[in-house]
Amino acid sequence: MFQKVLIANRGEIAVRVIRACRELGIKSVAVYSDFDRDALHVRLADEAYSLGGNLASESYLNVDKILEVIKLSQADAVHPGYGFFSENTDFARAITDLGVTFIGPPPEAIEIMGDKISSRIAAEKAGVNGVPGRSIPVQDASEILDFGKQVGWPVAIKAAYGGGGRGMKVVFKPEDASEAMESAKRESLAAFGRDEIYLERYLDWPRHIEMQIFADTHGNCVWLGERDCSIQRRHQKLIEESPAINFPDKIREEMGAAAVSVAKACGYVNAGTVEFLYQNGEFYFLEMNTRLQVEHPVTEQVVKMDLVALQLKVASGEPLGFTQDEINRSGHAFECRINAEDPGLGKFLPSPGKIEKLYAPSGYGVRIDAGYDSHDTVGQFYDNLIAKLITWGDNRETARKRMLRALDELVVEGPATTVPALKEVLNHVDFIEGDHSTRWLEDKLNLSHILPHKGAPQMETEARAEKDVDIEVNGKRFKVKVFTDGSFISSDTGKTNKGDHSKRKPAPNLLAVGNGNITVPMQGTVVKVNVEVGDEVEAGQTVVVLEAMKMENAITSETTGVVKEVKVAPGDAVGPGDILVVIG
Ligand code: MV4
Repeated sequence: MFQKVLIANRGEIAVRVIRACRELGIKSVAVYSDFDRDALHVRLADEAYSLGGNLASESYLNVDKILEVIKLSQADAVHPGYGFFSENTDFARAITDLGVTFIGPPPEAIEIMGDKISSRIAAEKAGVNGVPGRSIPVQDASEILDFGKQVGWPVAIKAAYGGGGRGMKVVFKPEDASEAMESAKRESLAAFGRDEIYLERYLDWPRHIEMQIFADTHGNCVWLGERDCSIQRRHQKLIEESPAINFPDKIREEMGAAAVSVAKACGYVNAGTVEFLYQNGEFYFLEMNTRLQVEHPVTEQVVKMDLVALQLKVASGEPLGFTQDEINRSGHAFECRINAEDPGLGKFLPSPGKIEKLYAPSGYGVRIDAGYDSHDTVGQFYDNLIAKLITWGDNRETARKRMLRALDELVVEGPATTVPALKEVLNHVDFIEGDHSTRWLEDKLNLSHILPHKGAPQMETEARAEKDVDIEVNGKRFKVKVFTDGSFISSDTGKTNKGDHSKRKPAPNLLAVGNGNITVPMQGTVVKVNVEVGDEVEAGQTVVVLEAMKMENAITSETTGVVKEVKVAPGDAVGPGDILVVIG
């Protein structure tokens, strides 16, 4: 087993790997960007080294710097997590050249699976069908017309080097073929530097079901179970579950065997995921992800295995230690991704910023894998996954209700989160009954009633907001929503949504006070006096600007009249009830 593992990643997945190392008595080495100097993964690791920079390209994707830290720390293995270098063969080879283990598959397997045409061919060789289509690059638009005639419309044009849904175009009728082809090629060239495309029949209501496999260096390869990851928007998964609902055992066994065949066909070792589309009782190979995935915990909860510990074991050359027959799956698990994103009006806008408070739910069957704690900041340099909330139950309904309970307990103050959208999905009859598909969230789920997060930028102009307030009536506690103009909530929202500060002008807080005597409503410092004795003022006119509650507040006159006396000057400290200006 390894002595010391360097984790070339950040956030929750770095924390996940550090924890597994600690339990196995392996020293962990964190790396960090300038932005992440005080991040949770840095705090939890045994050692931490600065990479400098903030952008991924300057830090977590800086090969030279990471190689330098590997040497400095004398780590004997590197865990890449997901994203960053996890599917980068140059990096894997550079590590291996140093005599250090890359905790992941052999570079050759990553290469075969990185190209969608070659992975389709590899799957077919292993007897596993892709979506009906052609495993050769398209040369001419006429081929699309022929293909459409043969297998029917719509036709999916896919980029050979695509991924994450980029470079895919759907052609509904022959007239659109040539334009769609050009567009797919342009997009693919821009995103991946290659423009090879191929064709598949387009499935219009599929589910995304993926199979977790595990292989060791001794020729053992098993499947652990499937995950339904259909609940996504813009190719970002929101909720994953295992097992898949309305998914017969017979299909599960077939899909598991198919995934193992694909893995064996490319000489796979370590944790991998084979993705399928599932529609009308048939499944089709889509691609293979040659890394540990974000959603691995739902499988862990169902098979009761620590997949990161298993990765370390297998990477150090030990056999898996169990056979396919010895794997027991029990109960049901959900994972909800808590992202710093505002699902208001269904838009899912990024909402980075400081987490003023994070309360993690717990209790039976609840797990949270977080990359942040209270007072940590979600930045704009990396993904905005704050935490993954995972629940397990004897059956799907128990796990679903447990998730709703846990989401109710979860507190994230500061950034907006995906929580309101997650609750909508979990409570929807289509989801409860398993009538969803990869298109369901974007096509069928209405999120237009979810209001933008408190303190969102548009509040400045509209100056209307709602705020949750706790009140007591005859000793009984009630939660109420207060609908108000901006003045009531402005100081609070400033505190709970710092992430939007970059976009927000220090909009003055409007406080109309006084009736002749203009008095101060709160402790503060006079910043500016706008009037002189003899000036005429109108009701609503700003007479003094006061800095209080960490922001500027405009003190306005309630009446129309003439200034008789000005009692303060800029810099004066004032308190509640002090008279600023007398109007006659
Ligand atoms: C498809 C498809 C329908 N028919 N292929 C999108 C990501 C890429 N990995 C494959 N994708 C799809 N391929 C055919 N022939 C629908 C999708 C698709 C999708 C797949 C999995 C998860 C989410 C998705 C969302 C939109 C489209």
